Amino acid sequence: MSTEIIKVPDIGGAEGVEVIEICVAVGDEVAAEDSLLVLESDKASMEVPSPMAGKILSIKVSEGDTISEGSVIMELQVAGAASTSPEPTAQEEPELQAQASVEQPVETSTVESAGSAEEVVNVPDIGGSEAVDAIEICVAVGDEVSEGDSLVVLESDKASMEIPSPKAGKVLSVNIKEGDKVSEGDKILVLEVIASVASSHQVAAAEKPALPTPAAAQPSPQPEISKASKAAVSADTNSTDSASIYAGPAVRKLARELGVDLSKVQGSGPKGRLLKDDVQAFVKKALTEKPAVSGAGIPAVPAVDYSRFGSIDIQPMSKLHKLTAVNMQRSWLNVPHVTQFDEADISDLEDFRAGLKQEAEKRGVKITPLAFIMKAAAAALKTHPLVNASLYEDGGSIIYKDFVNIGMAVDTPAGLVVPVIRDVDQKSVWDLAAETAELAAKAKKRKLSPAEMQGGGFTVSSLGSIGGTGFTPIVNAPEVAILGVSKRAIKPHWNGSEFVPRKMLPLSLSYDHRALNGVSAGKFFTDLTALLADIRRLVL
Ligand code: CAO
Repeated sequence: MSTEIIKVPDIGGAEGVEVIEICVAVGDEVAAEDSLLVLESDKASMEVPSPMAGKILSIKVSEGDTISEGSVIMELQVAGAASTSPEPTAQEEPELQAQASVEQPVETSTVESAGSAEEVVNVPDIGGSEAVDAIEICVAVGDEVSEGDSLVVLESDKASMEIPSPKAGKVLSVNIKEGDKVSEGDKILVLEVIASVASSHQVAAAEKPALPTPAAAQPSPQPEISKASKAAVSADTNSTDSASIYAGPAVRKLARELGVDLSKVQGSGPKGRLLKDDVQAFVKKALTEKPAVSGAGIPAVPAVDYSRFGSIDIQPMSKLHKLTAVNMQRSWLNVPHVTQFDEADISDLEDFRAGLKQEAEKRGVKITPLAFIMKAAAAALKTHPLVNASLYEDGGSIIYKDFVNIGMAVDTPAGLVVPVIRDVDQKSVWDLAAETAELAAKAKKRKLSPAEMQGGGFTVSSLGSIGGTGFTPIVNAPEVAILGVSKRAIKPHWNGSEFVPRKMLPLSLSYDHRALNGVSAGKFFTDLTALLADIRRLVL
């Protein structure tokens, strides 16, 4: 362990710069390059990064202090360091991270012609940085620009730089595009300068700026900046108001990575400066807020103020109702649904059921068509295991089940619940009648245990007691199919020689077309209706 004394590095000759933010606290563990504090002169604001990883032992400055190169700012406890080095060498000295934009006097070369001159605008001295990103091209061919207008914005990992136009003129060609990496001397664009008096290579050495990277080897920075008004580039390509954003390159980089429009972020740093925390808080808030568009990019339903049309009463949905809504939407958005319709002739089934009335009373069981539908569905699922399957979460495998558990949608005052009847294939119709009634009663009293609502492989949703000739139930994903049961009706049926009245049960089968194709679903459905039409087949 040793103690490293951290001093203000070369800050380009600026004296008496203000400490506007202290980014760490005593006891904090920092990594090399983590920002320790932010200094601000009247020309630039600069983040002072930690030269190495360690633990902050003490902080020698306070926000609002004015300090100069060489001022001690902190003590850092460094694990395994050979010795304390109070005077870092030029090579070791940490580079400041300039956060404000730097308008770079631009290197140009000029070709004159009658009344106008073509001026090639090159990447100027960018403080020795190589291959910096062109993050924004501010002009297009044909644009008229004034002297000082931003042409492009470059960004290294240390600074953002706006490259201003050296002259007023018209953009003849743009030689770089967003995302290109450029270095000093690379051609940015060609400008037609009207009536210019130009000379080649106009930038004198004295005018050449450097980035405000105060590494000892760099010339002093002369950035033409103000803290906020000329602050660099927007991190967000959507934002056009980059000039009013007051944030450092690290914050801008983070914002760009996260796709945050910095113009929408409230800065909590000194003088409204945007901090990384602000960007993170903005993202956190956006993630927890109701999105304007869903994850699938579906536009949100617009809000309508119905009170403009008459009296209204807004009631909150029950928890269960909200949960059902989420489940339904998730399934609807994820599952490519197909619904097939059919009718089962349940005349014989209904005659048989009517004949069981007395026995049912003796047993204390109410026997409805649902118990038979469950029994028939279980038999059909055994024959067609794909309909009883689920899609594996990777979307590339199918989970076949050796058991037949069927969920039953139950409407309750609190919302829809789906208790699951286990091993339906192994139970008698009496058992199923008793169990469906028992689970439905429990559901209505909200007495179902979580286990009683789990493990389903297929679902039946019966609106038979309500009415309707058909509906399209939503698959209870990750199950792959659901049977909708509508109200039995007496219909004329052609038996080959005459029309006879038959009790027809309308059925609808919705299925996940990723797991089942129409033929698989259709075969299952045809078998199911055949079983209901002739329940003797259930014993085969
Ligand atoms: N056609 C005609 N009559 C039917 C029928 C059908 N398909 N299904 C049931 N019936 C009759 C029953 O025979 C019973 O008549 P009786 O009282 O004369 O004997 C009556 O309708 C009431 O039946 P029930 O509803 O008490 O019993 P069930 O076994 O048919 O249904 C249950 C039980 C729990 C499924 C039902 O109470 C329920 O909650 N249904 C709603 C399900 C639901 O919400 N589905 C929608 C989900 S998607 O939004």
